[in-house]
Amino acid sequence: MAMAAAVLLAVAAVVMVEVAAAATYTVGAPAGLWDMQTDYAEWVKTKTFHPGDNITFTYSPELHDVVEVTEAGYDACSSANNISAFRTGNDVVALAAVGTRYFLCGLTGHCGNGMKIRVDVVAGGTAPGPAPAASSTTTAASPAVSGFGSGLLVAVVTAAFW
Ligand SMILES: [Cu+2]
Repeated sequence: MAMAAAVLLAVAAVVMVEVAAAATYTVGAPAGLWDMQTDYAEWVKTKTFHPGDNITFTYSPELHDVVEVTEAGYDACSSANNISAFRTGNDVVALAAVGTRYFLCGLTGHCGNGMKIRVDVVAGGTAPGPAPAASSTTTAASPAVSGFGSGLLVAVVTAAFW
């Protein structure tokens, strides 16, 4: 009975760590949002993105949109070969894997006026997922899932020794 309780406590602790490890960042906040005033190169300098984190683009869908592009698309401000597009005005993008992601506003002239952002996702200290190729999608499984699995195994093994 005591062992069962210990396992439950250990599992609860693992879950709390995993939840705390993932962060959601609103692009441009708090000084701005997804707009034509924010300096996104400066904004990303204040953040460190890890697999499992999310970024949210908040804007008026009549004024802007969000297009995920390749590095070449980012450099050229072209969404011709876009990876994905978002236009709800409250778009949550999962940063599932280590790698660099590129986003811009697809409306004419907006990217050229600075409405583009490069997000570097680096391995984290608590939940380092595997680092697949940069061609990750927003639907890829979160590394937090596998992290939880191994954490659970450790918890059970630890409890068995008590
Ligand atoms: Cu725009």
